[in-house]
Amino acid sequence: MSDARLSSSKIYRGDLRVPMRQVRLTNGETVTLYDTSGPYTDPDAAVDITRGLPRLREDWILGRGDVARYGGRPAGPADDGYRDSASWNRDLRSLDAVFDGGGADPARPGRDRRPLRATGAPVTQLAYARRGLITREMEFVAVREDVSPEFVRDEVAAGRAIIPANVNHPESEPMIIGRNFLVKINANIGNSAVASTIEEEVDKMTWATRWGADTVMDLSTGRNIHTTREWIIRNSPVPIGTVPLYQALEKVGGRPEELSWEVYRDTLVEQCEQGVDYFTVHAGVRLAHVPLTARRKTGIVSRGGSIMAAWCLAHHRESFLYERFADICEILAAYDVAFSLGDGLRPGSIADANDEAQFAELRTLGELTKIAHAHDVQVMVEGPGHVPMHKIKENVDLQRELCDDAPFYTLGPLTTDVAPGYDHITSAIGAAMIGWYGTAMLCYVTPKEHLGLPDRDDVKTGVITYKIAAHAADLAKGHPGAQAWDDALSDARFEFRWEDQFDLSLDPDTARSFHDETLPAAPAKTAHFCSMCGPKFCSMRISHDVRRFAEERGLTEDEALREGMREKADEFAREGGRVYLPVEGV
Ligand code: IRN
Ligand code: FE2
Repeated sequence: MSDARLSSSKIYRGDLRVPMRQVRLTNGETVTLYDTSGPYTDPDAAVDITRGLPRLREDWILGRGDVARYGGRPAGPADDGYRDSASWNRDLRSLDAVFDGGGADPARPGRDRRPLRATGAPVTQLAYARRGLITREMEFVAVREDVSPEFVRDEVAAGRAIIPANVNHPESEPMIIGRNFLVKINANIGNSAVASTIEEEVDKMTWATRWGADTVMDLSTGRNIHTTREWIIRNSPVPIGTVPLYQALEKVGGRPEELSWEVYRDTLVEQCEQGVDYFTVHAGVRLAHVPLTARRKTGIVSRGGSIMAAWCLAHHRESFLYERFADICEILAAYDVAFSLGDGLRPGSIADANDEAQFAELRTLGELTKIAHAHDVQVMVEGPGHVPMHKIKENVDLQRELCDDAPFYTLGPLTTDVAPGYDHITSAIGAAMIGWYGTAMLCYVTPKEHLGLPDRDDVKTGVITYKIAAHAADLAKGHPGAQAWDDALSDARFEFRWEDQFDLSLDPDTARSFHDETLPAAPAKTAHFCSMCGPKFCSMRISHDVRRFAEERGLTEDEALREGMREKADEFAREGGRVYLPVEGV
């Protein structure tokens, strides 16, 4: 894979070696950017995906002395009968061989792969923060976000931010999700065609994080769900989220009414042991909420929401996720898995935005947030969906009030229904607004939304589109430091440092190739004009000319501009009044 950022390098800051991307500009300056891509973009780090990433946090976790390895079997699904697929079993055996390395890791011969679990009290970042402790994870995040470790601790303690960091995912580079930090983005993978090799699965994740995904959700379904997830987690530098209900449904043959608390609980434990960092749990879909969706234009559009609604109706019983919520909290607290409280009743159309079903669920999510916090479990809350611009702010205000400031994590929202094929854009408009109002993480939407399965290009487009929304929100919120990046790029643009402009862009490859399409020659990379206006009418060149003109004649810039404009007007008339000069002419 060619490196998109030839003029940038990976640097590591401080004792904790916090990864950053440093762009070296042609004028000798450097710009340091947040980096989610993990060791994959470090040419000095030899990554062997069959062995997994280095276990960065392992010593920190073990050093706290509050977890122990348990169970006599390696990490994997409990052998309690629901594994019916022979190929799954075969996969698991080969997986054990792969990730045990057969003692192949000289530093950790014959690593004990049994999962870690709390020996007593909750081992969550929230529990530590409430006790006043500053963990390594918090220190790491503080360097990453350029704030003090105390600030990180206080935001986590207040429940205003979460650090998703399962003790069984020591490979992850800690990151924080909260309204007072950089706005984050999530990319969903695993909802596309079945991939058959470890390389393909891992590639989906590294591709998304390479362009800036802060977390990745594995929404895989189907036969090799456990193995696929193992490959992803062992190789992921970012937190991994899942919807455990999807796997539970697989275990009961895809029949929602056959789901039970026991199957769900076992699935939670399986995924906690494996190292999933946060779970979408659709516990806000209560029996009484289901009728509220009857007169909606688009009913229930959430997959998890519709599974739970089907279960509630089939049994005419309250949701087991709601009834067993405290039990779920106890499981999550023992591994530090965070909640992402699912919005199973989010609106799926502009007509249904902010309706009674949606807000009734949100009130329940508020209740559940308090229960989770009482158990020291970290929580974020999922939000819509499809919402027109004038109804967006109400969502954030209400969520904040009802959910005690727990981070909000929204899917878009899409601001109109009329543009299938462009829903990355309809939703990025909403995402930028909702991020500005204080939403902490934005779940990306790809151009294939509503139409098909995203391919590699769609994933990249979705991630870049959402990085734009997130950064626009950071700027509008006045996040300290956010504007430095814009300023550096603007300087490069104004000074015709083309290579710097490319290297600083979110997508250097595309910026460079667009420029090449019109002005392919190497000298164009140093030319003091671009292909848009050509050499004669480049506004930026004119600005430079005005300044020089003013200096030469001892005029103020205003006077120079008037003088210069007269000259330009004459030149314009001489050229025959054409605004766009043919490219061949330049
Ligand atoms: C994010 C905010 N609201 C929903 N999401 C994401 O949608 C969630 O994080 C997960 O990736 C996906 C869950 O979809 P269903 O099961 O609610 O459709
Ligand atoms: Fe939709």
